[in-house]
Amino acid sequence: MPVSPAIFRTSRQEGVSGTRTTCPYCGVGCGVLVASDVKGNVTVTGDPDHPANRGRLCVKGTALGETLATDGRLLAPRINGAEAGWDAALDLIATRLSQAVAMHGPDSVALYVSGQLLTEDYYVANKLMKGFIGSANIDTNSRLCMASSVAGHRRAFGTDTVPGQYEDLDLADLVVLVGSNLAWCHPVLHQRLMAAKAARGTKIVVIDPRRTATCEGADLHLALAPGADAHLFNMLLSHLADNGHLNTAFLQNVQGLEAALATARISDVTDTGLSPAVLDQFLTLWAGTEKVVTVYSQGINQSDSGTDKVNAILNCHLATGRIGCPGMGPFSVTGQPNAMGGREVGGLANMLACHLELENPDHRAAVQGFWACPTMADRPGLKAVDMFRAAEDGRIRALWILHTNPAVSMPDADRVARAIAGCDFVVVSDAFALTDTARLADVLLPATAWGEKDGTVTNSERMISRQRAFLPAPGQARPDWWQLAQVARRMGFSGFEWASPAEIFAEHAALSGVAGTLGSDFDISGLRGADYEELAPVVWPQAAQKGGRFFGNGRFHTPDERGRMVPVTARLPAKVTQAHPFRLNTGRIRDQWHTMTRTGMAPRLSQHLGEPYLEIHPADAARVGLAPATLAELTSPQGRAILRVMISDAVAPGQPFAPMHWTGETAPSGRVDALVAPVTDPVSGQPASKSTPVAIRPFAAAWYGFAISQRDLMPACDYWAKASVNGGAQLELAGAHAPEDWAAWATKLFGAPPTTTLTDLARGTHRFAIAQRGQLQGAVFVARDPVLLARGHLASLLGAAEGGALAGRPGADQPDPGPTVCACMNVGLNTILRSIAEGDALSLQALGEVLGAGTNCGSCRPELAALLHRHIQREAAE
Ligand SMILES: Nc1nc2c(c(=O)[nH]1)N[C@H]1C(S)=C(S)[C@@H](COP(=O)(O)OP(=O)(O)OC[C@H]3O[C@@H](n4cnc5c(=O)[nH]c(N)nc54)[C@H](O)[C@@H]3O)O[C@H]1N2
Ligand SMILES: Nc1nc2c(c(=O)[nH]1)N[C@H]1C(S)=C(S)[C@@H](COP(=O)(O)OP(=O)(O)OC[C@H]3O[C@@H](n4cnc5c(=O)[nH]c(N)nc54)[C@H](O)[C@@H]3O)O[C@H]1N2
Ligand code: SF4
Ligand SMILES: [Mo]
Repeated sequence: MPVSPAIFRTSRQEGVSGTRTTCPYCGVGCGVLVASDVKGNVTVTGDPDHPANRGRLCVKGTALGETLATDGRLLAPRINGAEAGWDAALDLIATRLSQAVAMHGPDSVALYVSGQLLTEDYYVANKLMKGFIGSANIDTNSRLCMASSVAGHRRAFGTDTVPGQYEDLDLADLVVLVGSNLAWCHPVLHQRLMAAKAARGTKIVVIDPRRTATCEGADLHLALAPGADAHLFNMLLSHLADNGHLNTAFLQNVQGLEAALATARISDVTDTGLSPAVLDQFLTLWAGTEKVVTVYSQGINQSDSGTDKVNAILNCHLATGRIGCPGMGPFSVTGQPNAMGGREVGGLANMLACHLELENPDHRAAVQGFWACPTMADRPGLKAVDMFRAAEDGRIRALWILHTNPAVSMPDADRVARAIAGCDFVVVSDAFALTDTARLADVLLPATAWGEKDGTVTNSERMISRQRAFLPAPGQARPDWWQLAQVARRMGFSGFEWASPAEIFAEHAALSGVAGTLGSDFDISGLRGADYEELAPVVWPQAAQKGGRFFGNGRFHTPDERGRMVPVTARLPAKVTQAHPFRLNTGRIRDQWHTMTRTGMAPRLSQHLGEPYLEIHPADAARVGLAPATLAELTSPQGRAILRVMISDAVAPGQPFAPMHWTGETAPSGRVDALVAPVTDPVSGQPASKSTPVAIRPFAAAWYGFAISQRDLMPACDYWAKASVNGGAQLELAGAHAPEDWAAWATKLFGAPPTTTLTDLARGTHRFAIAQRGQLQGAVFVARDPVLLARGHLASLLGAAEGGALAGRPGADQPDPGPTVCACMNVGLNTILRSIAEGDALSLQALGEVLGAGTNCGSCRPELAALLHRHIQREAAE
């Protein structure tokens, strides 16, 4: 692999130099080049030398430069809301943690951390908690994400090891995507897969109850019954056995075939909700294709039997020996940029460090010796859902949350928020001041964000890459590792004296060498002496030695070195009830990252889907009386939410879908985790975030509104949702009761009286604009029905001459581009549909040539393909 220097000089722009670093979003782990010009403008491009992306970036990566402003950043420590110095904040934390340990024992302290922490941060958190405070009460948001995969891997392989490599997607003849919306959630990997398909005709199967953007490039979509994946893979196992596809030579190295087959045979096609013909197509294709990769993600993990589902998939790969060889294997893709690194350091409550086991006395002794620590946790700590329960009932007295926003992202989020608010002492380390969780903290610590900090991350294929700082830390922000080490030192612990992340990395690598002698697969001790600054992306185990893959040789990390097939009794999720008759599925959208604290800043990322919504089947919408673009009110035993209605047959009847991204900051009634039930998998403790029974009815809106504003508005109404636009924000509004005096209401909203008013009492519309020196500062449009306006056009008027804004639509000479589809090239839906209808562009390539759509990052190409596909179908029908 060519070694690329950390400081690059681009050949395209003479004289521009910059920094080589890694994208902070998804687990693909794309390398990026960050260059600044003399004016300080930052440009972010894909690193052509990084093996994970070879120069490609998705739209979120491309927009990274728009998320670097310091607006909204937390710039100084705060104690009970008041700014404080670092010494005061750190001393207070050290005192309170020590007091809790002294008075209530080590288990009264907890850390809740994140798969977005860098490996060095994570290592320090784990060392402090397990080795010095002496409790394993450290858990991470990876519990909501990867825990079932971790548990499934450990049951089958002995360790939490991902066998494969991205290259396997290039080499496979069949790629099965199970519970993965790869096109939106791992876009650069999806593009790589589409390139492989174009080059060698790779067959692609998508298994998802919902028709997603990922289905666009697929040969077969199995819209199975929610939660029926283990039934499907059990049937596959029986089919493999019955049709001579078992690999008897490989099975010499595997235990448990008979028992796994016996339980597999109980599953039946009726459980899957699939037609026998479609099922047969899948079984024949999988069985008959040697080079098959099964990629899986949250549709599998986030389930009350997620670990079993993982093992049902692994069973089929073990039974055929299709594992750890070029172009074949199960592949759990990680979500967060360092989900894998967190697993390596042992950041979960039931792991130790470097893939060593907490329950194993030899492992504990080795780590204790290495850390020279006074104590060592010897039993698993509380897993995320239980941890917040313990905070609620007083078992946890001091809780420190780093780099995650559980008041939004945990199931039963309102209850979790109450538990955080009620806990004796809560510290939150975040880069931003006003997250839903930060608002609940006693002590807030300002963290350096991407661009300001140094460390390493490990991506889905076990590739370790450097994140490098290219900006100074704003205000008093400090890295997470520094905060943790400072508190440890102030608690009187030694072993936390590092001066830099490089020193922590060296210690972690050295410990992995000790782990290696105990049989751990994770041994990166070879990297101990590496030049940290120049460290090039590297896959462990180091590619040169072992080919970068595991288990192809039939040797596993179990005591007898044999793999394990696990008998899986397939279960379906609990039935919906009469009171809560819909099964709510949740997940992600293309252009936002989780709770939107960073992606929400970039106007172009708000253009694609700018509001919390409910995707619901036309028959369901008709049944409960939901009209398009109105609002739906959802209730579950846990809570309530109001979401915009998007009627679509991409979801099946009874199985509506809602994205997870909106918060108290962006849409207080759109927080879907307020609804989600805290049901967990019994083995992994991972919540079942994709399957909550809910009731749905129309939200009885007396009025709907739309506003644009340069100033930050905080409306007081039943429903609002905010999105960034250039120069300000746009807001959707609605209320159950109309105010008596609309002008007074508008004055309150803007904080000043409107300068222009347009009222049509007969139609019940009220429009107000506010301008200063003739320039539009804000406008609001109110109507009895959902307001139909050219929103993109209106947003573009902020700061421009006020005249005509209240017309709400562009002049006849300026056609409305409609909602943005291609965020990079700013191409709207109407523009695309016009080009297709007029025959100007009837292929993806032509859309690119005529409009530029899809020519930059390519994230919108599945949607462009869907628009073309629909047009072709309509033409054929006519
Ligand atoms: N744009 C964007 N990308 C991201 C993220 C983001 O926030 N935004 N987050 C990152 C993170 S942390 C993660 S974990 C990954 C998640 O990546 P994915 O797992 O691909 O994303 P999700 O949308 O959570 O869920 C995937 C699919 O599971 C389906 N599903 C629901 N129930 C079932 C079921 O019973 N069986 C099957 N087979 N499928 C089911 C849903 O319909 C959904 O389409 O994305 C990462 N990438
Ligand atoms: N309903 C439903 N809920 C889900 C899911 C789902 O599919 N459905 N998915 C789950 C999954 S897979 C995941 S991974 C979680 C993600 O959920 P979270 O981890 O809660 O979401 P994020 O928005 O990524 O939170 C990261 C926080 O870190 C802050 N931050 C940014 N940079 C830094 C830094 O350098 N240091 C520090 N200390 N803080 C920083 C951000 O401002 C933000 O507040 O959500 C889970 N919740
Ligand atoms: S696919 Fe997109 S979000 Fe994921 S690492 Fe690459 S650029 Fe970042
Ligand atoms: Mo995740």
